[in-house]
Amino acid sequence: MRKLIMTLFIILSVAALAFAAPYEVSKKAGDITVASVFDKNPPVTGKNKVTVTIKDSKQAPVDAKVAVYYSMPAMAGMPAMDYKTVADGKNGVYTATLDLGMSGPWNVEVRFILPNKELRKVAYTVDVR
Ligand SMILES: [Cu+2]
Repeated sequence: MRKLIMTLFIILSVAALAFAAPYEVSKKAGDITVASVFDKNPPVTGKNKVTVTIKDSKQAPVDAKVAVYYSMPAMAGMPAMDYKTVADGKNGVYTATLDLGMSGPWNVEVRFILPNKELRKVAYTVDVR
């Protein structure tokens, strides 16, 4: 019985790893939904690729010029960190690489300019390991 429980436990653990959800943050900017998916879960110190998907209220991809701003406020022994990177892509899917130089909470802001020149943004925090 103990062996069976152990075996089940191992199978479930492997399954949990295999199906580990990506680190995803979905936010609304008015009627537009912005989903950010990080290639590492949790995001780690150093380079992380983030894929930003932008859709309108009808789930149609939104063309935009996209930039990702990321920052960490000053803390003991560390000046404020503040960076910007342009996200490349088209048809509503954009990718950027964030170089997160320290573990802890980072403020991320995705800013995008719509074809009509309107600027929208979403903001969130990621906890970096
Ligand atoms: Cu810091």
